Amino acid sequence: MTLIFKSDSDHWQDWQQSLKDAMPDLDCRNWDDTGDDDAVEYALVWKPPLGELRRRFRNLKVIFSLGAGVDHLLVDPDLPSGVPIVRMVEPELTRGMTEYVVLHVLRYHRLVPALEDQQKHHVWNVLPTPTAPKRRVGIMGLGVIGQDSFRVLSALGFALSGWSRTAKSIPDVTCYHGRDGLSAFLAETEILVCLLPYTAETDNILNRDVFSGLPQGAYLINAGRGGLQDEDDILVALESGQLAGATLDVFREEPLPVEHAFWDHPKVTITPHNAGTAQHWSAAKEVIANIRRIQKGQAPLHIADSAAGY
Ligand code: NDP
Ligand code: OXD
Repeated sequence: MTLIFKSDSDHWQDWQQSLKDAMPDLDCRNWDDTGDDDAVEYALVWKPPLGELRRRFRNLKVIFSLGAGVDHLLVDPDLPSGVPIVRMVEPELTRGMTEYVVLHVLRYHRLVPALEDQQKHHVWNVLPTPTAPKRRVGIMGLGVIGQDSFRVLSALGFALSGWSRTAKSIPDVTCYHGRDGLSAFLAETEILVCLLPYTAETDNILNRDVFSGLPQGAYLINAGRGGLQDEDDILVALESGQLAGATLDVFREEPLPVEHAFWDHPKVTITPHNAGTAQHWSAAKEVIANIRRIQKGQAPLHIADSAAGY
């Protein structure tokens, strides 16, 4: 019973150890190791080369995504047919994303960019600082990560609303859904947090129409995927003041090209797609729990819906 592993980080040995700790008889191989490809039943991967899963591993039972998003897998037109794709749902990845969301919401809520600018110019000026109940935060994407972010933002007292594909009911959150619910959601959102997956329906969703539906001077935080955002429209909205600031963890092209206008823009904060990362010591336990379910003839948890794209 072999698991093949592929990541773009250099944590292979940590992952191997954590997987072995959780299941000592599992044979774990790194993507480039030579071995019997027919023995491979499980793949735990991030951005495998197109067509390779199908070409190399004829006895695959499950493909585990190393990330919560599965767009990096569904982009492959030549995936093995009938093999389920399992999303990465693990508490430390979720915790990291919630930390990111709360950090950047608080930063905008407490006007930190303006205060830093004042300090740079030696200006002592008391800015108005309403507390959280008077700040309206809206999250696009009410899945595992969106709902965990709400848990903490709600404890801080923010006025919360959310938008998803299907109807939701979440305590202390005004929920909207579908294209019909989008404009009402945007109209009451001062800090917009995007935690959507990248799918055919969400491609370029963060565009001028969405920005113009927000109150003037709103903030954008996108930790979903770069393909969700129209980067020219973000620049125009920042220029006009429709957006007061943007914090972006994800980009259409990653790494962000060195000449991109975002790098030196005074109203843009860039992080290098590290809002949340699966932690081997925690995530390996979730992967192995799912393998044990499969061994018992049960379906794994968190299977992605390939038709919906997430
Ligand atoms: P989930 O699948 O749990 O949740 C996805 C949410 O998006 C659901 O609420 C879903 O609606 C909603 N959604 C999907 N399509 C649409 C649509 N067309 N219109 C409106 N809402 C839609 O995902 P997670 O919360 O686990 O992860 C979300 C995304 O975060 C990932 O796909 C990934 O892209 C990104 N991510 C980024 C990381 C980073 O480091 N920057 C790290 C981890 C994740 P419904 O509830 O109705 O199904
Ligand atoms: C993810 C990511 O999807 O790392 O988990 O972006």
